[in-house]
Amino acid sequence: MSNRTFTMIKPDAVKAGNIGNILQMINAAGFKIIAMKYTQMNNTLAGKFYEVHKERPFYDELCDFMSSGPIVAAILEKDNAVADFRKLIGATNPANAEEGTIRKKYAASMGENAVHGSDSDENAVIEGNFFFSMMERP
Ligand code: DAT
Ligand code: MG
Repeated sequence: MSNRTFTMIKPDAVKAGNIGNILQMINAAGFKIIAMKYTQMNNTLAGKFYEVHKERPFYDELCDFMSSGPIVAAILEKDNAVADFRKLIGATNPANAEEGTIRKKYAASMGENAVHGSDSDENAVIEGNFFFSMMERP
């Protein structure tokens, strides 16, 4: 069990003006922000980030969406960070997300679902390193 996870506030949530609301929920749930940046991926970078989904039918749509506007990337810390953060964001499809989750509140659809959360300790490290240099993630 690791104490760090990686998140992105996705382009839909940034466009809708929900950065502050989502960070508020993240803080209220007890996560500490270790590193954070406002940036935009191009299609190639989005493709690399989501390489594990390369063979999935939604891959091109996902890369187009994730490079369509700015995002907020962050490394978060809390005991049991990966599992607790997945619980906080809710199901991939907001229609199935539980009350009180970020996706229930702010996600519009399966594709445009407001936030990313790492699915394992190993991927949390890989994804955090994708966005942040060693100097940026103490
Ligand atoms: P999660 O983001 O909950 O970890 P995932 O890793 O299975 O979900 O998929 C990554 C992203 O890809 C997801 O947040 C939104 C998009 N996606 C997944 N399944 C999809 C589908 N059936 N149609 C459209 N987009 C999809
Ligand atoms: Mg995933």
